[in-house]
Amino acid sequence: MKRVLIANRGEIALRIIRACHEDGIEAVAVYSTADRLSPHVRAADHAVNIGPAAAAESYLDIAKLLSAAHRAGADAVHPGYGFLAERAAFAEAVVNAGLAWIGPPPSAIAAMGDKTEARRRMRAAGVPVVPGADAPLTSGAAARAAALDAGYPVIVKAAAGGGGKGMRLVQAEADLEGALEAAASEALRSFGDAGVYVEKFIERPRHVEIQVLADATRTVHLGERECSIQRRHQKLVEEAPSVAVDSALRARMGAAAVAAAAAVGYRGAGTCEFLLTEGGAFYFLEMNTRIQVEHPVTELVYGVDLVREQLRIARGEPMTVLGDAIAPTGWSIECRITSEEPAAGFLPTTGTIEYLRPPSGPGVRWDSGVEIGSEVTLFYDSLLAKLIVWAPDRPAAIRRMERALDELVLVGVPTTQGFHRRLMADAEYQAGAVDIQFLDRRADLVEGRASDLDALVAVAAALAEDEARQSRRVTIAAPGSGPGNWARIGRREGLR
Ligand code: MV4
Repeated sequence: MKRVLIANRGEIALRIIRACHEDGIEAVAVYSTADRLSPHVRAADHAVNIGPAAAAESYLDIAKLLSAAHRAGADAVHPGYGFLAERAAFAEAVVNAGLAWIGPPPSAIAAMGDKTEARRRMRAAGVPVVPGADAPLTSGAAARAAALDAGYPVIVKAAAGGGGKGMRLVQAEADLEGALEAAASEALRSFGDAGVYVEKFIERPRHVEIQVLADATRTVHLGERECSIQRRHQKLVEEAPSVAVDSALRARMGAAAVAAAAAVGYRGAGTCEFLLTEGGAFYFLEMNTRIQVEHPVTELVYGVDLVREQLRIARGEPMTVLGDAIAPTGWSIECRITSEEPAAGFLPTTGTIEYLRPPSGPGVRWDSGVEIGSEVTLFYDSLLAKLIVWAPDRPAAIRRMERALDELVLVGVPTTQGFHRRLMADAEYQAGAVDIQFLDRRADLVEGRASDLDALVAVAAALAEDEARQSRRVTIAAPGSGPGNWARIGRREGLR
């Protein structure tokens, strides 16, 4: 493997280019016309224009990517995440073109992409799945029987789905038929497959996922990531480890994830998603057959480089990870800095990045795809950068994230920075009391409006200040304490 084409853009393209360079491999970037000035294009050793801004005509065009690989003399392809990463047909086309595919076998992608097939295979492998149907429903009577068997409330899901599209919650049998029809028509529209099935609805679970890594002879797990802080299936914050997982549960969930991967002949890096209940029961949901956005938190607590392991495994070399035997060290948190307005339901925002000062210092990692001058458009997803911290324990990691968020200056496009600051300062978050519905209950955090308690504190502070004034307390600062004129002027200059 001498030259890897990266079929992606943004921060993950840069992440993969860095891994290639550390491995002594050349990187080939591809770019749409909209991305011609992007950092990933300059960081690569070669770059190929693959078409206009619209992803369907560039990053999603298999023929253009293969022709770019051929023209640039690449001998391998890394898909990153999103775009074509989980299309078995792309993996197959890469292999058929005589190139190394830096990902799992196409058969493993296909098996996990069909959700009812995945459920059947997982059950056979002894992996706990949510009670429910193991095949697409073919009649109303079959659906009623399956729902009754699982127990209401149930959730109707698309067989070809994933990521939450085509799901319907059903509280009682009277609503089942309508939900089946709605889910089937949404599934047909979204996936070209109307197949749906039912599962028991798990109330208020956490979303905990297990990282797996498999080479030709071994399949190991690298512990869990807590991903419950999400809005409409978009993760906002991830952590490793999870406050809800002790070493005994980690061993059981890890063994289930390893069995899941082994059951489909998995190779490379992958992730098994689980729902974890308050009571400690866990159920396999689906497997993501790619490197994930949030992989850095695992890297920081396990001391591994997952992308370099992917490269090794694709070359047929053994992974360097001991796995299973290692325990996580310390705590890592990732905040996704996206071009979205939390107060407007996380509506994507656009603009030019006028100024950017990334955070740095001890325990801080900034994985970004943008720089000063970058244009943020609506053509691609809204992830600008990932701010990741490591510290010896969770309270220290939260404090470090707060410090790093204070350092971050990003001017020109509204982002989720303020939301993350509110979250890190929140008592419930600090207590680790989160589940997948956490943000649905916390409009105050999402929208940044003051809670009743904040309002009370503001009134108390005003009254206290008034009291202090009446006492004619001298408020001139001691020499060298408060911000003097130089500091004030400096700050104002910095904001120009
Ligand atoms: C569920 C569930 C509750 N019970 N299945 C959402 C996306 C897809 N990966 C599966 N999802 C869910 N499946 C049962 N039986 C709740 C969700 C769910 C969810 C899961 C993980 C992370 C965020 C979520 C947000 C809403 C619903």
